[in-house]
Amino acid sequence: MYTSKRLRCSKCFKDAVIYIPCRDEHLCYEHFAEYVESRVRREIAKQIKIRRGKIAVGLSGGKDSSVLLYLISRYFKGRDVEIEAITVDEGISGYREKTIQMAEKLTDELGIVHHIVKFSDAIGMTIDYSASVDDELKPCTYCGVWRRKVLNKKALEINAKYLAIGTNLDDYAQTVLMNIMRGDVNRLVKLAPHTENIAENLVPRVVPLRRIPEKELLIYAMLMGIPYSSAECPYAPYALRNDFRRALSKLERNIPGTKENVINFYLQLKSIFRDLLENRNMRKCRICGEPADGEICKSCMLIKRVEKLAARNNRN
Ligand code: Q46
Ligand code: ZN
Ligand code: ZN
Repeated sequence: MYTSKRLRCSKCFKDAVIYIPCRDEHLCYEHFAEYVESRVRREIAKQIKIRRGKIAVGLSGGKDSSVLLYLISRYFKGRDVEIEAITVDEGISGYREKTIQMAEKLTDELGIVHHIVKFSDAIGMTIDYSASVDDELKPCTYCGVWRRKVLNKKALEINAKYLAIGTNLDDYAQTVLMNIMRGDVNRLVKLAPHTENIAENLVPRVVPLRRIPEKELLIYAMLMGIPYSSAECPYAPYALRNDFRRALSKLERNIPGTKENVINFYLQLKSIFRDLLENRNMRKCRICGEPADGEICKSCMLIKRVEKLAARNNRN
């Protein structure tokens, strides 16, 4: 897909570094960088309405969030806006240590304050532990819910006005389809970006990379020399998301522009959903006080589930 059929940039005739199928264009290093950066700049301007204050960036140390931190810090350079990075350590041995190292390298290079929050402190257990106790629910189910909670909590604590996360075009299209397949309108409606406070104690999440395909982010990170880790989580092969990734990639190969169209379709629907979003009464979790759809938030439900399963395993 991304190998050059012609070697010249369609814009300036320098050597091409990439072929963009949906535009049928070959781009050189400079034009490719500008192509990525202009779309991200547009999304930042659209999603982040801030003149001063702080933006928290979720930084895993992988390519997506590393590119995000790099571009956000460039965008706000010289403005009255502070950027701080938050890395969540889920407790996945042999994996997270490597990505944290790269996250530290990047934040050092950019001179950005870096917070590391451990599940073992914030949740009371690691993903390795929950995975060892629960062989029914996938580790990613726990990880996603707890990570959202921990990032939000830390962003609130540091007084951030926005929480930016590195969701790319592929992730975003997969998430839209996953929620449609589950019939989960509630989750679909809540997808970032949130341009306003959607609930008390919930920092609006923004996704400035939602228009950039994963492969373009990988090439951009390599070309720009952005430090990132390519380590893969040992639980990744079990994620349900993989089925959606494969299906969408196949469709994209046959019908270029599919992923982008899924997002465009969703955004048109979201404007209709907006009423539902505004009228939704979020409650406070009875256990942790965080925003919840019901009496207890999803995060606390999962903690209780692991505790119950562990107690049962100990009895047997
Ligand atoms: S870290 Fe967590 Fe990912 Fe590993 S357990 Fe799944 S969600 S795959 S981004
Ligand atoms: Zn060029
Ligand atoms: Zn709770």
